[in-house]
Amino acid sequence: MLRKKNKTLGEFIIENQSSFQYSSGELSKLINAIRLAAKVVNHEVNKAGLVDVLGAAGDTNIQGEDQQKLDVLANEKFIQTLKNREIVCGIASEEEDDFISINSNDEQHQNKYVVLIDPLDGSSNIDVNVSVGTIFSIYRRVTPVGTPVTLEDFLQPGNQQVAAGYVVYGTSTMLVYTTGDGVNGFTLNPAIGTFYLSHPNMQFPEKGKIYSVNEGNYVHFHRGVKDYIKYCQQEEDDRPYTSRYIGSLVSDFHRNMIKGGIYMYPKSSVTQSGKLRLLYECNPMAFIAEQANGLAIGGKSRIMDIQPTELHQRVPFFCGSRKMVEKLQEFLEKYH
Ligand code: P6P
Repeated sequence: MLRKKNKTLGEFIIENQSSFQYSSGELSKLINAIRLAAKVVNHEVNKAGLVDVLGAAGDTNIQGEDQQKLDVLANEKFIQTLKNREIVCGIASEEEDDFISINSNDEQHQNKYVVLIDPLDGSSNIDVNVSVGTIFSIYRRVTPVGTPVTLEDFLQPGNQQVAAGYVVYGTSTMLVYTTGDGVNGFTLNPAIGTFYLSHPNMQFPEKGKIYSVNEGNYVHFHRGVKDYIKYCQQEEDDRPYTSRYIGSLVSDFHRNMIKGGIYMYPKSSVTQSGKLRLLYECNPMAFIAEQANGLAIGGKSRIMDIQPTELHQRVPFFCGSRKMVEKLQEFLEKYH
């Protein structure tokens, strides 16, 4: 599919909705809702240093993490915008203990989609002016339309996603998403509030020379991960690789997709299941990665084949350039 640059996101959605396997109009509404919320959150993120939106909101989320005011604001903006579109029957958010049901038991509302979202990932970076991001994942409900949405609608494996994407609030603000037909990146022109197709058909380079992991946790990693990190650091072939870790999944992932690289958040003796959440961080990023010729695994298994058991469950996460993830897998399999 030819993707001419400088097309607006709106034009792109209309031109490509026929390739969406479900009701095209509904996808357009969904992506447009995310586009609007992204612009509102972008405005707030960009002025964070000027207005008193910094600092914890005094509350803590289910993860026990201090909620930054922007976390709360971003969460409210995305939920409200999605509710207004009347095609979403349920929302799960990192900032909400339980899922939110929307018109899902109202006969007249034929809402078919559930959205899972991390409204502001990496929010601890806000105070130090480092990029943050929004991550979203979209499924069709599995319970009958017009009945109350249930947890079953959210606990679907990632291979059932119909769309996924992220917004990175960086030196420029970008919306990157897939509906299962490749990955495309749109850059916001803040002067006119329009997203333009700037990165058509994004693909991970098959190999890269960047590895992203919090090496401060090295002592707690399992042997296979330690050996792979040492492999990256050896002077041999195209190595040593470069270590780059921003501490913001969306930013590390986005850089690796453009330059080539691998991102790792392993389980450890401290975080037995890893840190990242399966439903609204790992699955959407895995969908994008695979659509961009990359790989995303939780260890031995493909991330998108994991059957979820809890809304906020955590999994180990390794994702990026195909050949780098495959090499890591060799090290992991040595010790399992
Ligand atoms: P650590 C941010 O909190 C996040 O969820 C990801 O965006 C990021 O990659 C990771 O956690 C950073 O975690 O433990 O290395 O600070």
